[in-house]
Amino acid sequence: MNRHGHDLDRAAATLASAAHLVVFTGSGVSKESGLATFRDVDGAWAQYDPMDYASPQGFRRNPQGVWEWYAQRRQQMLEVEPNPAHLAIAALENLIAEVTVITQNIDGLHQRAGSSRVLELHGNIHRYKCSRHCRGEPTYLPTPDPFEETLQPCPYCGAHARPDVVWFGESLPPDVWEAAAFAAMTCDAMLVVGTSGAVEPAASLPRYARQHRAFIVEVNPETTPITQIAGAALRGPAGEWMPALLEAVRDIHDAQA
Ligand code: BV8
Repeated sequence: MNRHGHDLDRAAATLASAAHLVVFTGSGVSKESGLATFRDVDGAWAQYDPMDYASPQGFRRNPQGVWEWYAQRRQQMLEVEPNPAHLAIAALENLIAEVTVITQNIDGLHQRAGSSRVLELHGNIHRYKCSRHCRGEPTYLPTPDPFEETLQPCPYCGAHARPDVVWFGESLPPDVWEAAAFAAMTCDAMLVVGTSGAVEPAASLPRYARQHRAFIVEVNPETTPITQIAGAALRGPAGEWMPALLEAVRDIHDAQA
């Protein structure tokens, strides 16, 4: 990894002068914590059909199977730790006046790393709700034991309980989406870390930012549709590039002090 790449210097200079940074993340930011991504060759969708395991239809067809898949992922997410990428993203809050993390991930690792403003577009695996919203949408339920592998009923109405995550064909939480779109349209810079940009409407956020003249930095070993609107690309694992980027921003900060 070339520590002094032009893209790193351009990215660091942009972040050092930003008043409001948005960090938009996907499952790639959690890869070095040991969690699978979705569309990589070893990703979740290589084993599980998303329409069977991440859609309301799939849950209706096989609630026990979907429950088990989420229970197994939740156990894993509790066993792993935030990695250097999550920690560097959280540490940027000490150098930039306003940092908003917008994540597609449901693992809660940004919060565990210390990020203080996290918008979870696709929900959180550690929260459960009634699948019938029997007391209003959403009807949150007590979080079951992560090792509970048997589908649980809503204690209020008996319908199936389910993880509070957004499945394909479901709308994103309106308040979260609104805050995320506003942050994307008003930030000075957006750091896009570990996402293939394959899922809408989340994948539109970098375009919103670019349309409002934000500088886009992409951190990803691969190119994606977002690459073409990025002013700098750090081509490699987030766990390596994010600490280097944090250090480079800190160097600029210290030199200006
Ligand atoms: C919606 C659940 C409006 C939680 C997820 C037909 C019917 C209905 C909707 C649609 C339709 N056709 C299209 C749509 C829209 C659909 C969509 O976008 N489909 C795509 C696939 C074509 N979207 C929706 O349905 C959304 N809702 O549109 O509502 C509506 C309402 C009613 C009726 C109609 C419409 C809801 C989308 C949310 C789906 N839920 N997950 C969970 O179980 O996790 S999606 C899933 O994809 C995750 O949330 C994930 O975060 C997200 C995006 O994936 P990525 O995070 O980017 O992961 P991926 O594996 O793809 O990429 C990883 C990247 O990391 C790669 O680039 C890789 O190179 C990189 N990487 C790898 N290692 C590293 C790394 N980067 C850095 N460091 C490393 N070490």
